[in-house]
Amino acid sequence: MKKEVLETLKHNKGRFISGEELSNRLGVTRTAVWKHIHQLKEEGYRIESVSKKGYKLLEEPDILNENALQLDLDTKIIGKRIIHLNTIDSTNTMAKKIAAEDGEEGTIVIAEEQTEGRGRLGRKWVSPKGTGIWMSLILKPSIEPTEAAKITQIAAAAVALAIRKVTGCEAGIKWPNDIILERKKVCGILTEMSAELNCVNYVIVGIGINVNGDMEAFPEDIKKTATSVKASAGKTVSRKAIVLYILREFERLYLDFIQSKSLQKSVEICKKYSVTLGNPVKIINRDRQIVAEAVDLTEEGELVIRNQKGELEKIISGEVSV
Ligand code: BT5
Repeated sequence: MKKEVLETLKHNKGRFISGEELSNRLGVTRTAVWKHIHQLKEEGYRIESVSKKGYKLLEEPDILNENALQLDLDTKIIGKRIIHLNTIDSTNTMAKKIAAEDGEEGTIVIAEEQTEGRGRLGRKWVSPKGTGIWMSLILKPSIEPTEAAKITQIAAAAVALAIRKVTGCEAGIKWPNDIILERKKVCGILTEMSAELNCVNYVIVGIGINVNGDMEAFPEDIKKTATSVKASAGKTVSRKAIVLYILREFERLYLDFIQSKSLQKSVEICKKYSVTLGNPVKIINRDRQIVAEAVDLTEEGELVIRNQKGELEKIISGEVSV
């Protein structure tokens, strides 16, 4: 019911709506209306209450809970269920547990803070409170386990488009899992899966974006290579606007991938905004290091490099330093 109260206030934003009208429209008592208004105020909604006039929504806070996001979300599956937490060890870890217990495809876990945010290969992901987007998407695609890496490219395309659209900043994609602003990392993607030999049980796509974070407060070693959306945009940016855009674009590209069995749409975006292609790269894989030139992305989202002998090679995953 709180959602319906909020929805009605949003429809009438900037105008008063009386407690009586709200209670008639929603079929609840005026005391119930008052209780929901009180809770919304506690969440940070600025609502003016004037006796005989009623309630007027003045300003919405930048919160990422189910009520706030779903009222503005027009996706079919992604975000159908949103689990919003104040603090958690890692949204990917939590999403895995939910997915294993029959969590539906499209469920999202999103947290204000992660105490043990994870990067690839056991690295840490710094996730301070209230300033970033730390979220994980649960997917249950019918694909081969070897195809899971493609979903990282879908997420990278969606994040780059979202940052560009919401802020106008020129977000670039560093293959395979980083989004870059002004040569620094603003977002990392961690795709994990549970699979049998030939089938995927679930895929978790974790997306971490520094939105309004104070980079000065970041650990010394990360400060040199990391940035925030705010630092590039020169102003505070709505996390909610970015999340909504990512979910919409992700769904569009993901459904296209599932239905057409082709990654082409995402690859086009990844190529267009790539900061890797055309540049020398150092590929660091577990067993070897290659210095080469990044020349292309395949239709499958793999990186094509020209090695020092002039031969072309396809790289499926790895660490790239430009
Ligand atoms: C990544 O790993 O970039 C994947 C990061 C995924 C984070 C999301 S947040 C929601 C979900 N839940 C999780 O627990 N994780 C996901 P990788 O390419 O391995 O890069 C990790 C490296 O990035 C670290 O070793 C640091 O050098 C750097 N780093 C750590 N925190 C950062 C931050 N907030 N911003 C920029 N760089 C950071």
